[in-house]
Amino acid sequence: MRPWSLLVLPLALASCVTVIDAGDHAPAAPPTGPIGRTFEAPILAAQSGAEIGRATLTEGPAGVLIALSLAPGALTPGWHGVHFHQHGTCADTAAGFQASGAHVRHGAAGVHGLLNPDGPEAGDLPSVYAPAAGPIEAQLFSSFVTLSASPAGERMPLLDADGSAIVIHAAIDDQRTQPIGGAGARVACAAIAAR
Ligand SMILES: [Cu+2]
Repeated sequence: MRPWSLLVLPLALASCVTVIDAGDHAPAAPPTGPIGRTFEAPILAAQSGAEIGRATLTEGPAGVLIALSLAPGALTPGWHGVHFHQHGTCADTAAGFQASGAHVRHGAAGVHGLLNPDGPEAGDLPSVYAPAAGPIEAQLFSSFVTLSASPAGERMPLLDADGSAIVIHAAIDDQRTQPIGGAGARVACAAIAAR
């Protein structure tokens, strides 16, 4: 190998790094909601409408952190699917929160599932586990949404005109099958809406 080739290689790599770095900080970076903004809402039980916990959402630079805190026994022991649904209402407790609509998604026809090759929908989230005893505490994170009134790049706004809702289902979400990963009935709901 000629001595000069050793010199050229590091220079070439350095120029590549410079180009990538410039792309990361391009002016077209999507706007985000104010970082650190929070929104807290009661979690209501289906049928009774009782408040069984609190949901606290916090905007980060790349998505929304979701903290769920529920009373002991608020959910049946085991796994429960969680999603962002389209409309910010949990008033229809007797109807099992059907008014919250389908999942938050980018288009009319979303494909559900964090593990679905054609998914996910913007409202998809990991499931949470309810222990047999004691309170239920969970933190989830979504890079698909923003705690804002308008989209932030590809991130969908949770606080658009009619808000959105966090819905907890009766069973685990398998993250593959349509339309809700087999998660079953809607058992709890927290409305995320301007007030
Ligand atoms: Cu759902």
